[in-house]
Amino acid sequence: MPVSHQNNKAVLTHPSGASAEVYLYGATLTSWKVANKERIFVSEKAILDGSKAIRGGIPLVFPVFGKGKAPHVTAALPQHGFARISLWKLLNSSDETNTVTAEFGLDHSLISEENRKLWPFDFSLVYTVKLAADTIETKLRVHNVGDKSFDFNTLLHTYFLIPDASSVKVIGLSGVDYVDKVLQTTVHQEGDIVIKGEVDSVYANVKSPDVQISYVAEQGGVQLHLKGLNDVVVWNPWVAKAAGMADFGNEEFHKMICVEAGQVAEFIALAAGGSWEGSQVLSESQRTVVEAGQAEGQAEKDDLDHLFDMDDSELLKVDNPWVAGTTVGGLSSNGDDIVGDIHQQLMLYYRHFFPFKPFFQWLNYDITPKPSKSFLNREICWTLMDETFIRFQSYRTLEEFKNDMIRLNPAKFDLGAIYNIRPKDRHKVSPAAFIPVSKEMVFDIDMTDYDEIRTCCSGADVCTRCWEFMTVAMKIIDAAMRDDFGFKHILWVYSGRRGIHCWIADERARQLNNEQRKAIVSYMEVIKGGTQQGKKVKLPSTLHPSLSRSFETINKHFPSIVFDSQEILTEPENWEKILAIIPDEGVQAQLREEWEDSPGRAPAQKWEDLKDYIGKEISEHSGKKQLLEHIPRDIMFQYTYPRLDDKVSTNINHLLKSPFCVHPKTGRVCVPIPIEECENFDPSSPPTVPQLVRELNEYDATHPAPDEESKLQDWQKTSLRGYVEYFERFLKGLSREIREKKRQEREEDKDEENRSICCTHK
Ligand code: TA6
Repeated sequence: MPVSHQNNKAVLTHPSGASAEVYLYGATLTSWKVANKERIFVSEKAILDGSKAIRGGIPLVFPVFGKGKAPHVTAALPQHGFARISLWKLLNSSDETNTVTAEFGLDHSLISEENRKLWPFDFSLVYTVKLAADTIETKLRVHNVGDKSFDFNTLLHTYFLIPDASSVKVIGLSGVDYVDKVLQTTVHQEGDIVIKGEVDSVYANVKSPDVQISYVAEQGGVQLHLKGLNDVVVWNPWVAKAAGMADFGNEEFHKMICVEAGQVAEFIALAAGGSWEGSQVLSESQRTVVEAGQAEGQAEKDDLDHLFDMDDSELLKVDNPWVAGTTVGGLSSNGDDIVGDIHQQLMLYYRHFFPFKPFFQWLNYDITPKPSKSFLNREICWTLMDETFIRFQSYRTLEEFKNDMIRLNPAKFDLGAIYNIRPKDRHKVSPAAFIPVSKEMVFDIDMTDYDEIRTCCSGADVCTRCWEFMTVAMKIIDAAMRDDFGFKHILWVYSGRRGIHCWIADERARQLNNEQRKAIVSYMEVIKGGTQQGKKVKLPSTLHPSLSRSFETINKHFPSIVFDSQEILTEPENWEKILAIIPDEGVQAQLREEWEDSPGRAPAQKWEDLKDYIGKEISEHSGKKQLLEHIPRDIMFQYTYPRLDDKVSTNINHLLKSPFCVHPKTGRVCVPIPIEECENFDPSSPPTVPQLVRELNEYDATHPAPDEESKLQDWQKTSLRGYVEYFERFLKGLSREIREKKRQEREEDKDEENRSICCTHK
């Protein structure tokens, strides 16, 4: 029987002989045996009757690490919280090919009245213990099932049984600063950790997800692999503290060390409806892990590979009551209400549809899956549903990034610059030493900047008629960036509601400094001046070739925009604005009279009128030639040329909403717009989350369960697929540039080497 349950204890037995025991009290794992060797320490004096936290095993610290500090809501809670002193339920168990799994649950209805009063939040914890032949994974998932956010610490407070504390080494935390709770100071860890006395150290934001306990004297040890956990605590009570603990033997400190993975340096905020998960995988280790950073590539490579088969089922198995309640598998009457409010929509979107893999490949700007500096040092800024935003977030792995997105369930998130150090570490240097070093060249075109000329909509509203302004903008900017600046990797993205974003990802573009970005913007900018100004275009009579090219696009779209969709020349209140641009009151008056006398006159007719009257005026007053001859052209520019929000473009550290977010107001996905199809883009066509869920349901309902190999990602079963595949094609182009650059670098290195060799021989 892979999982048996007797006397308040669940016992997991693996066909290989490996085993584990978990007390329902605290869901405290008290034994893990591999190859018949116990790896977990439990004090002989441990209290196992449910009257006190078990001294040993893996007590679960939640929702506070240590003693909470007033005024924080956890201040009155017992040391290390209530999870380790509450009776959990065994939820279910399963026995798959290589693993035996047991899941334990605790929620607000199971904790004591007293703790419920002290910590009045609705929560549900799911603790999964997955035993394999030579590894064991312990994963904690926290769900906020209430209607108010809460924050928490958590820690897998693992007591490891070791041959001898004074000869053990903890490897993998070198180079990390830690709070030494014995000396009450912060120290920088140099090299491996050895135990020569009482140790109680909190390592925050550790560099590598791999930590090893090496027995040194005796071959071997235990390896910890952290997922979604940033902090590590190392504890050994040594003589004095050991003597001070009634449920701990005075000499037992020789036989144990606590190496505890968790989130303790900062509280984690969990939005209502949000979820978070973190886990550790323990495995026997024969080989010695090298120092952090030395072979990071190697360790990370191993870790990342499984990410790239991109089977999200791990994440999808979140038995979140919201998801479960929403039953992705069932259609309802009109389909749209199956996913509730935007909260729940976002939660489903991040779990089922956000294309994590291509997104990571983009931000990684590399041809290997190893997180590169571009990814590690990129600023992510989360905006939560209550509009608070959390700036300068950065992640070591895609998994961390993914977990935080699911934990925070953000309304949206923005991408900032890539800095010289990880944004999360910026407090470690002076503000002047925290420098943005690269970021895509971006443009942000917002329809509200066309409110003074568009007549069909205003504010946040857009329709296919005014969308043509965006089409012209894309065409003009895209052509200029490619033909004038030679950029190739240009991604246009729908903002989800009333605009477009342009991301130029060429390395040359990413390296541009603010001056150069300002130069490009002023090269592009034609429309200048505030709302009071009538004429906003000041162009030379002979246009720069770039503007001539733009004018061809304008020529093509001006009639349908100004004559048809916006009917600028139909209503006096609109054509008055055009007349205001003509710097000649005589011509203005003549046209006004002409058009007032024939209100039904076709707009195209009226446009001819305008050109005719100007032509006539010039022929009668040649001195007015320079002033008037290009007015029709300038009016065309003023009514169709792109209107740039230059702040976004000229500042390397300016934030911009990320592609593939969901617009919280429209519920539409911010999808890429293939430039070659921009004329046919309809701003109401990108999918909403209810639509994606309906498509997913329909697909699963009409397609028999696929085998592993042909298992599709959920987004591949929906209309999001086309957009993501376009994005992947964009990435392929980028990868080619990166690969070519690496090849050149290798060539140059080789040449350099050859040169230095022949010099030495001279
Ligand atoms: O995790 C280390 C630590 O916080 C130490 O400070 C020490 O107090 C240890 O936990 C044990 O705490 P406990 O409440 O179980 O006595």
